[in-house]
Amino acid sequence: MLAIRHYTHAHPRAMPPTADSAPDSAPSPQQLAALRERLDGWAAELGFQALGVADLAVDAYVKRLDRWLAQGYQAGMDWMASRRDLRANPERLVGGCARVISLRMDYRPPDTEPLRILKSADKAYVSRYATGRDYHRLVRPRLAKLAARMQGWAARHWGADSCQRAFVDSAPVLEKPLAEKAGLGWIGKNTLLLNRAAGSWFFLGEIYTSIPLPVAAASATDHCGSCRACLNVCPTDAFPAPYVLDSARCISYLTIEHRGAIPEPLRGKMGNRVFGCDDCQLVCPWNRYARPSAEADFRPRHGLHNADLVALFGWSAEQFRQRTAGSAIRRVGFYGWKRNLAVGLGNGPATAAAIHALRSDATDSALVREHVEWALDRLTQTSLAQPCLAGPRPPCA
Ligand code: B12
Ligand code: SF4
Repeated sequence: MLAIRHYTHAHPRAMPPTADSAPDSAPSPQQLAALRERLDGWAAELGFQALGVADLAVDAYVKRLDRWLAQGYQAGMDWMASRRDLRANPERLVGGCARVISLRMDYRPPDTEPLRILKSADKAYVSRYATGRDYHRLVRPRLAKLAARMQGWAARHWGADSCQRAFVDSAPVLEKPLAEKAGLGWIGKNTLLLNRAAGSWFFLGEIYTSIPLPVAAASATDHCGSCRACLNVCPTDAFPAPYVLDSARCISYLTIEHRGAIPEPLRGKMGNRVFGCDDCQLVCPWNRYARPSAEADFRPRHGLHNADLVALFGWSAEQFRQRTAGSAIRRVGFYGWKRNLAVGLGNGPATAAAIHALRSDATDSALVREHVEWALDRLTQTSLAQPCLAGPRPPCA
């Protein structure tokens, strides 16, 4: 989800073998172990917080993926079904692939007070992964650098050409299962990958490699126990069962991936969440241990962590284009953004500013218009007790 679907590729480049290598030979277990050891240091230098290696056996997860698809829980994300085979067979996605290296990069910006903003109905809540620079732009080049270092190392130490391909989010990759296998954490009841020391505020990225690196000794075990906090807090009841998410009800899906009208019965439950949703992470006890990210690129831009709904709704198409340059928010488009903000305003307080913003909106889109009318209906109903706000400008001296 979350952005354009395309791949990165660290181009295999044969490098001349050095004197200590056996040209084009298979690497010895010692050589592989030495490279594995080296990877942790390189990953840390490139800003990743964890790295693990998995083999390609994902059958158990694929059974669950198939069940999920059979229930239609992918909603309008047809690409989840159409690219199922590549997801289920990593070696089909990258021929010659022997291992997947899974990496974690923490993203939560410091001091953005998510709970306060969520409780302030006149504010717009933007998921904390999306208030700064688009993570695809940050993570992918770092993965490519790591892949290039591996390539160079293999060429120098055993002289064989190898193949590396780097992915983040948008390729048909079972990211959470592979990360779980690689020892980076467990898939929790909220369906996110969790880590005891780091919670879940992180992105995952992968390098598919032809180098048969040693794999993680064991997957992490499940530490959700009897907790059900995420299942209970979900505003739209998007979890039909623990570990299973129905995207059609998930606010993240509705505000980012869904095109068209937001189903009316869900609008009132969305509150002020205008791009993504973090509730099932905010409530998770393991996120007490999450550390904020030091990446400058993940710092909020244009005050998006603390903006007023009215102010964002007032952006023109040109302002939207400028202020979301390099941001994941671009994915939803100007009309989708206005649609979401109209729902947020409809769920907020019936202030004169909110009603005025909605009434004077001239966006040329039937979709936006319909959501604006829905919001105005709600606000004018709730403002009946305040006649200054309702109706077509009564003289209220
Ligand atoms: C499609 C998608 C979405 C969809 C569907 C989410 C989903 N849970 O599938 C929507 C749009 C709703 C979404 C929302 C979000 N997403 Co998203 N999304 C993806 C994507 C592209 C694919 C996920 C996938 O494979 N889904 C298929 C289903 C079947 O997988 P699943 O629900 O995890 O089910 C597995 C397990 O739960 C388990 N399982 C299933 N049933 C059962 C039953 C039992 C008993 C057990 C034990 C296990 C089990 O097996 C299943 C198969 O692996 C990945 C990137 C990628 N390429 O992997 C990002 C990704 C999962 N998303 C991510 C993020 C950050 C989010 C949001 C937090 C963004 C936001 N703030 O709004 C929300 C979180 C919502 C949530 N609780 O999941 C990150 C998660 C990082 C992490 N820590 O886990 C990823 C990995 C992107 C990335 N590269 O960082 N996302
Ligand atoms: S809130 Fe509780 S049940 Fe949900 S993912 Fe976190 S620990 Fe697991």
